[in-house]
Amino acid sequence: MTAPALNLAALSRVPEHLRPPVDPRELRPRIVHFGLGAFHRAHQARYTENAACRSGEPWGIAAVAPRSDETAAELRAQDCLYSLTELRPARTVTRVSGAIVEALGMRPAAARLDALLTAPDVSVLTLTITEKGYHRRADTGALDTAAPAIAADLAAAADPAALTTVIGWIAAGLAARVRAGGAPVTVVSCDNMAANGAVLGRVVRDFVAAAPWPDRQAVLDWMAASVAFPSTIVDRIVPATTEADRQAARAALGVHDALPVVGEPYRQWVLEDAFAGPRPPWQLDGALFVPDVGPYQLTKLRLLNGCHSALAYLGAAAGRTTVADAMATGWGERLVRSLCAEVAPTLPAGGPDPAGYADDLVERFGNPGVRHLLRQIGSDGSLKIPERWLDALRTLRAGSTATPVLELALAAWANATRLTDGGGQLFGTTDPAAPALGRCWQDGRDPEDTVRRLLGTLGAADLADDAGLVGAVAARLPALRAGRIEI
Ligand code: CS2
Repeated sequence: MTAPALNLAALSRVPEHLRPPVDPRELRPRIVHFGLGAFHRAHQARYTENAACRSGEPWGIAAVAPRSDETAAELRAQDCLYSLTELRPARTVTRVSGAIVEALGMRPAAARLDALLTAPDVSVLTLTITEKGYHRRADTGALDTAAPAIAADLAAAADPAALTTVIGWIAAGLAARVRAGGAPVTVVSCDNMAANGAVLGRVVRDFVAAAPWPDRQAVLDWMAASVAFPSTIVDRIVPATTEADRQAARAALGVHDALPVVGEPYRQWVLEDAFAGPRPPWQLDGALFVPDVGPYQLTKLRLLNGCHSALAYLGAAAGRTTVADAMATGWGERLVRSLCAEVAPTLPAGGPDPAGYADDLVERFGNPGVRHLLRQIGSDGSLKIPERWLDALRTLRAGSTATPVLELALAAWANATRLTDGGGQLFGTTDPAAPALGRCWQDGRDPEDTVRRLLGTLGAADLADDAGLVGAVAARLPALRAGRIEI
């Protein structure tokens, strides 16, 4: 028998304890979120819903899908309801979420988005657009105004409906907001980058400064006074949803959810306490507001995400599919513990204890209920690796500290940048820099030359000049090529 589709009318068929804790019809769109992926739905949306429930304040989310209208349309067909299943090791717990009150495709809904971004009632914008959505130059961190999508948006900046990048939209939205009265607003990056607030603030300001708007200086002056870009750390492991997850959600709910998400039970959100206007009381659901997120941010990026990437490339070389599979090898746990120990001296004081953090990672990564594909984590390596490994590597090498685990990890990444005859990356990962990385292997180059060029492609000319590092990474390649992991 086919189950009815999940929507407001069908909610009465869902067991009562699995329904949203708030009535979505009582929420208003006061947050605009860019990036309608599974991570947002499992993280910020859950915090927002619980905060609305506990405070009685009507914080709802208008969620924007930047690239295609497809997910937004599917969500609209369900009255923006979807389920979130927590993958506990022994059992799963499913609940319908009602935090999202509007789902919009960025281009088709340009007029509505413009109205939301200028509305005084909307005081928070959040983003999960991944590292590549920021269009930063690898060498300087400035907005890459030569990137085709940014160049096109700068040329089209007078017409929001023509914009295709989130950075362009935010800049145009802020400009429209100041023209409409200029209520203060906070723009919150929830992507895995060090100092993500400053990174976002910079690229948005760079866009405004390069836009063909006569009032661009007035927009920049208003931004300096009335727009905040706090830094944040978001944490929750959210693997891509599978058909089996879809069926399990249907079995739990009794209705068909086309867009269920699954995630580990653990979640964390640490935010810099620097908002320009009203914000949801996310602390009621456990979010931490702190004066300086730096120590938490670097710990999470370098230990959790750093280990994730290392597991992704080493696991792929060893023929493994998921993080839990890699952890079940003889070397998985050793890799996590030894990478955490190697990187720990680079972490500022004031964050979590690295040894305890490593214990937690071993447990979280080993959760057999979470099928987190190594391919998913290994994708976009050219943007993730600089954040996760390279600054730690620089700090350690500047202090003449040995870096064997980071060298192994870099070699595993390098090994995974080789292209197949079909032109794709060897282990099925994707990366906007894949063709450029692949070219580093051409013409039977000497392995050290290849490693130097690969590091250059990451914008790390300084590390490419480090002969000791390049030699050590190149020396690791033959074993990896043969699928041998030697830690
Ligand atoms: C992962 C992250 O895909 C990846 O690169 O390392 O998405 C990771 O699962 C999250 O940051 C965990 O909070």
